[in-house]
Order: sequence, then C-alpha cells, then structure tokens
Amino acid sequence: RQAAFRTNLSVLLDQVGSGKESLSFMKRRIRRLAQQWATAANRLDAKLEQRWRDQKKILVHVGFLTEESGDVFSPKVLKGGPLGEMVQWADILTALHVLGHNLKISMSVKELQGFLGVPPGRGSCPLTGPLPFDLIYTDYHGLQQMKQHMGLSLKKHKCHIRVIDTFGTEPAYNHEEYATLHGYRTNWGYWNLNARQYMTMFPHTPDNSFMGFVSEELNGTEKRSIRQSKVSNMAVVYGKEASMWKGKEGFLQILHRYMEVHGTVYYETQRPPEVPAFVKNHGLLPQHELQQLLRKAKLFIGFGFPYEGPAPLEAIANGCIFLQPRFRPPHSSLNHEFFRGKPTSREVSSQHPYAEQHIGRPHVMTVDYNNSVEFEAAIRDIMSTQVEPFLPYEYTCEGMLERVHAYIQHQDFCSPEPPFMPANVSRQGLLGGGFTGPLFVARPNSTALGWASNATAPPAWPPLASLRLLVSQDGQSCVEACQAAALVCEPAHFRFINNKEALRGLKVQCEVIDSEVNHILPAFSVVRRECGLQREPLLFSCAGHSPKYRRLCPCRDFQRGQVALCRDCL
Ligand code: U2F
Repeated sequence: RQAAFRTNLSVLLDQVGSGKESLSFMKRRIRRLAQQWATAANRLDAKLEQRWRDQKKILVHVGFLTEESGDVFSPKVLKGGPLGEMVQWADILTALHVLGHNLKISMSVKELQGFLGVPPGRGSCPLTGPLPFDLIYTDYHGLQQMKQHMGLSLKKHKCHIRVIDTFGTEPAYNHEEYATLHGYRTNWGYWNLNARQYMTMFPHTPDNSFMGFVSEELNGTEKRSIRQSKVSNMAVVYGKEASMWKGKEGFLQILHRYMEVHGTVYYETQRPPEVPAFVKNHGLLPQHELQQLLRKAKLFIGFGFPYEGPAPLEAIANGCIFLQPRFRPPHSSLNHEFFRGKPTSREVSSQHPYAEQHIGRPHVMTVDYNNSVEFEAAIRDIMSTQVEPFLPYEYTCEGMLERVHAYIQHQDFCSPEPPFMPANVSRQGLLGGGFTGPLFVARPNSTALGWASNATAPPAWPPLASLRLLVSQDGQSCVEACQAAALVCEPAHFRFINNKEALRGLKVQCEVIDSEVNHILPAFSVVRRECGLQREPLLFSCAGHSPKYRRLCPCRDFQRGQVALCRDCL
C-alpha cells in the first residue's frame, strides 16, 4: 500500500496512552508542535511530487519507559531529570505517524508480546510465524526484552530492528566476538547488527544513522518580534538540575557582572544551595514557557553538563547565542565517568560538539573556561553581537520527515547485498590520477570501478555516484579524513572500495595484501608496505583509526543542512 501523509495527530495522541508524567510530557509536545508538523508534511508532500512511498507496518517499543526496565525516567520528568530522550521519542512517533505508516506503540513487555504474537508468560518462547512488522524501532532496553521474549527468533528477524541510541555505537563495540577479544565489550554493545541500524540523536559517527529530533521553527513575524523583545543583558543558564550548577560560582560571578542571570532549576521548597541568590530562578518550566524565556534572552550558557542535549538547539532557534566550554583533552568513554561503558570511543570536544562543529559562530561560541580572560571576553563579545534565530534544516520538522522517509524507503538490512565484483581493471585510468598527495580524491565513474556503464552498477543507497574514494593521513579516521575534504564518511560504500583494485588504483605499494578481521581495514602501512582488506563486513568502520595506518575511506557528498542525505539520495 501507498503511504499518505497525515496532518491530524489525534489518533497518535490516543495511541500514546496516559498515566505517567513521561507520556503526558510527550503528548504535550506532540500537541504543541502539531501545526509545524502539518505544514512540514504538506511541504514534503509537494517536494516528493507524488512519488510512491510504501506504507510500512511499524512497531515502536519504547524500552526505557517500560516498568520492566525500571523506568527511572518517568518519575524525574517534573524534577529536572533527562527529557532529551522523551523529546526524541515524541518526535519519532510523530514523524512515523505523519509519514502515513501503520503504527503500533508498545510501552510494556505485555504489549510487546501481544503485538508480536508471542504467547505471554512463556519465557523465551520464540515467535514461530513471520514477523508481523516491517520495522521495529526500539532502544537497548527494548532489544534486551525482545531477546528474552522472542528467544532464537530475534536473530532471524533482527534486520528489521532499528535501535534508538542517543550517543551511538561504533562497529568495534557492536561485533560480539571482536569486542570480546579486543577489549571493546560494554554493557550495551555486542548485538552484531549492521551499525547503521543504530540511530543517534545527533550526527555523531556516520557509522550509525542519524535520527535526530526537531526544534521549533520561527516564522517571519515571530522573528521580527523576537528582534524587538531581546534583552541584551539577559542570560539563561543551561541546567535544570541543581547538581549541574555545582562549583560554577566563579563563572556565575563573572557573568553577573555583565548580565542578569536566569535559571530553570527544579526545586522543591527552597532555592537549591548551588544556585546563587542573584540568579532569577524560574523553576523547571513547561517546554513552551522555556521557549518564551529563550526568546527574550541574549545568551544561553552551558557549564559542561548535560552533554549533547536538545536545549542548545532550541536556544539558538530562538535567537540566543550559545556559550559553552571546550574540553581539552576531549571527554570520552576512556576518561569520563558519564561516557564510561558507552559503546563508543568518540571524543567529545565540547559540551555540544554538534553546535560547535555544525553551527559555530556567531550562534555558538566554544571557549576555554579555565581561562577567565577568554571567558569574560566571550561574554563582552556576545553582548555586542547581533544574531538571527537559526535552526539547521535537519532539525526542522520537514528535515526530519525527509530523512526518516529516505531511511524507511531505502535502507534495507534484510536482503543480501548483491555480490560486488570489480571487473579486471588493471588497465590504466583506474580511479583517476595517481596517489599523489596526502589527500587523494578519486571520482569513481563507470570505468574507474570497473563497470561498463552505470546501468550495470549494483543497486546501492546512497547511490554509488556519490562515492569519493579518499586516503586518510597516518592515524586519521575516515570520519576526519572525509570531513577534511568537506565530505562525509559513508559506511554503505565500504564494500565498493574494499578490494585490490582500489589499492591498485590509488597506486599504493603493497608487498602483501592480507584480508583480516580488524575494524581499521581497509588500510595500509606506507612504511611496511603492508595492505589489509576487511574480511568482516560488520566491522567496516568510519570511526576506526590506528597510528601507523592510512585508511581507505569511502566518502560521499551531502546536502547542506541535511548531512544524512547525499545530493541524489531522496
Ligand atoms: C540530555 O538530556 P537533557 O534532558 O538533560 O537535555 P536538555 O538539553 O537539558 O533538555 C531536554 C529538554 O528539556 C526541556 C527543553 C529540552 O527540549 O525544552 N526543558 C524544559 O522543558 N523545561 C526546562 O525548564 C528546561 C528544559 C540528552 F538529551 C540526553 O540524551 C542525555 O542523556 C543527557 C545527559 O547527557 O543530556
């Protein structure tokens, strides 16, 4: 069946259920953004020009909100606990509904069993018939519950699963045997999924898919009225829990010399001791009231925690400048408690690397807070800088709908990939010129990769035409190498470059070419003249790097403001 856009959200609101603060929060959010979603649906509908979209049967099982997982989040909704995950799930549900899919929502193991047709109360009784869904969106808790209640059949059906995973999972942590043998085992990883089945909150490592969430978009009138209502000396502190303010008196004092300081810190009866008396604390606000406060404020200031949340995007979208600390050395699972045990070695260079790298000045200022001169100068700078509200397209409702639409229609982890055999391309001209410099970008055309014409190129998404083969520096990952060339690493393209022909085309001097199970391959060592190809497709990794190796990197182009999609990806 063809999917038709929906602009009425009442069926969805009924499906979400009630009885918990987390569900009420999500429903309030869905209602508040209903108009924005409807407008976005109409725009995307027009943009896609009647293109056929399959209607999928989709199950959404929100594992972390189930009683069976302990549901530690719901009781904290009104007390300053994390809301980022609920923001994201509310938006995922809305996007799937608006795109017109056939949606079932489960928030308990019992509902999960019911939807899957697994007899309740029989332990890990496997699902016998076919899976009644095309796609299942869940999280790590939900995955564990499915393993317990679907038993062996989970393995058979796992290609249909998508795991919503805030901070991301790198391939080395996802491959059970490899993770166990090489010290990448954590509480979360080792599910042997295709790494693109993990979907993140921000575009972290391109090894995963970027799901995201949305932020409110202002229309022309709202933008004009914001310009008039901005108070140039008003700052809002990022941190709804008192503990996030601990030890920050020094910065707050400096800030207070220039600006009126506001906070939205949860409190029960009295001002929390961490929040100085000069701070105007509004208490935890409902989302729409926070937006109003941000519309007046000039500065939204972070003190290092929470990491990578939605609030800075909301502040920037409401015309604030976001000031945040740079982390040197960067925080990661190797050196910071918060990230310890998370299935990624990603280095977090500031409180909000997306804001730092994808948005930047004038909307975002990332400075060294240990240097009080630099800190103070930044505040002065901000007071005299005019900025317009800004929201990257990928965080608008239309951007999220477009991306989720593309994933649903094109990502397929169930069908076996057609075998890829580069033709005998020993003739010259392979991959363009020679391997000349530190950055060699080849533009694969049909000759380059050994097909007679585009017509015989195997079907791929993103389309193969988006591939740009590139060699990293020693020790550099493909994430960085592609980024340095204004491209993005595309893990789906590894299979096209993991071959002798690519090495030969790059004129890499190989004395031996081994094929191994190692997440930094394909790569080569210049000094030792050793080249290695990847033997385990699950370990193709954009994130992998190793000091003495240069990597072969499958990069691709991307759309401005929509990094998940290449130019011809829609
Ligand atoms: C992040 O979670 P948080 O919930 O701490 O992220 P925030 O950026 O603080 O905000 C989440 C939402 O809370 C809302 C605000 C944001 O959409 O509009 N809010 C509000 O409704 N009222 C207020 O007074 C203040 C904020 C991240 F998202 C999680 O994935 C991480 O687990 C967590 C820890 O790093 O950080």
